[in-house]
Amino acid sequence: KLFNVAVVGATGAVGEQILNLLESRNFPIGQLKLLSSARSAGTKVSFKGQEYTVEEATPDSFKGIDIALFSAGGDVSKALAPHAVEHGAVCIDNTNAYRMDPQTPLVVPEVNIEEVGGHNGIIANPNCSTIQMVAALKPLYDRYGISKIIVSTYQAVSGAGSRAIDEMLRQTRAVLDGAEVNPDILPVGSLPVKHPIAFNAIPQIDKFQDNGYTLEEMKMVRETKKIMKDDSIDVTATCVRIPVVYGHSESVYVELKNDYELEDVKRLLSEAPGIVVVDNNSEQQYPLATDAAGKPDVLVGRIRRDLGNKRGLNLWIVSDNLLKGAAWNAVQIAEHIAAGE
Ligand code: 11C
Repeated sequence: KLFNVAVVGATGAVGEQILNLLESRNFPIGQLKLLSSARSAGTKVSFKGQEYTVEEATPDSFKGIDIALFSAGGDVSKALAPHAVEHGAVCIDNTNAYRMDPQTPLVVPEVNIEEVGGHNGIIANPNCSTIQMVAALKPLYDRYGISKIIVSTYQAVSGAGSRAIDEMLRQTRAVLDGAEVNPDILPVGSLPVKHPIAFNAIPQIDKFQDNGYTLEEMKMVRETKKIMKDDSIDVTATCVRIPVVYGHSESVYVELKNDYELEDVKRLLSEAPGIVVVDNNSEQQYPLATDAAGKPDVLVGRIRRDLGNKRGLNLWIVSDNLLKGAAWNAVQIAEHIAAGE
C-alpha cells in the first residue's frame, strides 16, 4: 500500500531531515506534498531525483493526504492539524501544540509505541531533549523503578532552527576576526534581549514560566511523566544552549527505586533498542555530540554510581536532536502506521 504524505515545514531544519529519512528508508509514498509558510513557498526541493515546489500550507492542502508530518511551529500545527484530521489524515506533530493534550498520544517508539493505536488523528512527537532521555531511562525504569531524575542539558543550536546555526557560525567568525557579534536570534527569537552564543553557554532555552523554569525545562518534566505514565517521578531540569551545531548532550542523575548492580545497568542499556553504550574510561570512550551527529541512535556513557546514594546513578546521554530528537522519531511512528501494526 502507498501513502499520500504531506510534510509541513519542508524547508526547515527538521523538515529537511524528515525528507532525507523518507527517501533513504524508501517510505511507501504515493503522492508527496511539500508545504511551508508563505515565506518559504516556492522553494524547490529535490526528493528521489524529482524536483518539488514547496506550497503554502492551507486548510485545503490536506485533501487526499494519509499521513501529515508537521514541523513548522506550534501555531501552524494548531491552525492546520485539525483540518488535516478532518480530511482523514493522521498527523505526526513535532511541535509543542498537542503534547500535553490528554487525547493525544506522546510517543517514543522504544518506550510506548503501543499508544499510537489510541490516537484521534494526531500523534505528538516529544521534545528532542525528552526523547533521548526517556529512551535511555525506560529499560532502567522497567527493571528498577525511578523515583527522581535531575538533568542538565547541553543543547545544540540546531534545536532553535537553521537561522540559529547560521547565527552561531557567523558570530564565531566575527569573534575570531575581532568584529562585532550582534546577537539576533538566541536565546529566544521573539524576546527582545539577545545573548551571544559563540564561545558561550546560555542557561535559557525558550521562555521563562512563572515558576522560574523555562518552557524547555518544563517540557522535560511534564513529557517525561506522560510518556512513562508515572506522575510520581520527580524530574528537575536545567537546559543550557551551547555552541554545538548538532547533538544534544545531557548529564542525567537518576535515583532508582531498587538496588542495582552497575554491570546489570550497562547490560540492560546495551540490549535496549535504539541505545548504544559508549563507556570505556581506559580508552577515553564516551558519547560525543560529534559522534552522535547524523546517527539515529541514543548514545549512553559515563555510567557510574553516585558516591553517597547507592541507588543513585549518573549517565551522559547524547543524541542527534534533529534525528532521534525529531525527524527519526516521527518517521519511526509513520513507519509503524504504514505497517498497520
Ligand atoms: C531546542 N528542544 O533545542 C528545542 C527544540 O518543542 O519541539 C524543539 C522544540 C520543540 O531549542
